[in-house]
Amino acid sequence: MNAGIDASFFNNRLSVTVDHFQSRNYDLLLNVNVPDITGFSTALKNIGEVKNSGWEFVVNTVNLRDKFEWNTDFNISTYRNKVVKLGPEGDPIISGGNITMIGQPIGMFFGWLSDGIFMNQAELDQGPIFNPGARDRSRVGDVRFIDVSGPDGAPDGIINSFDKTIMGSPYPDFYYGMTNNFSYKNISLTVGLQGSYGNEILALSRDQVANNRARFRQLTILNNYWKSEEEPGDGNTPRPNDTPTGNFRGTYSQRWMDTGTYLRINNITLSYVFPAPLIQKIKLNSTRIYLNATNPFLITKHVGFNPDISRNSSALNPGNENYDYPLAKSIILGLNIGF
Ligand SMILES: [Ca+2]
Repeated sequence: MNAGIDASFFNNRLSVTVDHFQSRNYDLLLNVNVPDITGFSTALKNIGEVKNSGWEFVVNTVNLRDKFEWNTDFNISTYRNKVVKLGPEGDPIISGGNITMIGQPIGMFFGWLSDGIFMNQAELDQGPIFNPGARDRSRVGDVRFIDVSGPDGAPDGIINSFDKTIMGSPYPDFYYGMTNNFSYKNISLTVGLQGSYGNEILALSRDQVANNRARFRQLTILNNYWKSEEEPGDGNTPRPNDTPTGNFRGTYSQRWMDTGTYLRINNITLSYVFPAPLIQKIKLNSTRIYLNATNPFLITKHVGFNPDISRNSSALNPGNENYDYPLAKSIILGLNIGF
């Protein structure tokens, strides 16, 4: 179903478009394990049904329409999906650090919630502990995870697979974009921006660059790490150690969550059109000189190179970062000549 409204006001100085859509996908195709006798270990199967809905608002305004002109185009959109049916039994599908389950959007982030570190022995004694009694048990200076549940459905003082839970969403509350055009006589300026708000990113790179292991270079967010009970650091960054204890490495947890909220100025163009009498004197039709900057500014608290994660290995793993490249920046000085 699609519904839309277009409206214009104030002599076309304000126009608004609203679109809404709802749809159902019955073809959530996934690779599922099949018996080896077929010669393939996985096969594409239709395993579910997903409900989608979205809104988009587009607003165009003419703010000034005089010697000095100023127009604004603004859009904001939301998108939601919800799994309605899944597989023959309705069981959740866990794929890396994402879970797909009935009643939730596809590929929500799934892992352990973290709650700082054990700053001293007294805190460690209170637990909860990963693998108590074992060689890789939690120690002072290790991450404290949240005891969400246990085999009996209640917290049990131990951290294991029962404590994994939904820890974030790869879906923004909204996406947005805006372009402002200014012009005065022969000079015009265009500024474009876009961004997303409210989503998280699962930063797979943190298994290496934020695990406080000497064999990898570490992110600066780990600078204030736990050194001793007297110098516990920022209370959030575990001690460096090569052999993982307390299992703060390798297992998907909130420590790998990064923000996906960003604002990017993706285009600034300043141009000047030479006056017609001057141009005709030198036998040309038009001449325009411009200076263009592509992706000059990015405003975000995201730690990786690029919060605009678009590379997904599969439909079940949205929002996975893995050393994504930053977008190219460029500055171009150009001249358009018409003969
Ligand atoms: Ca537990």
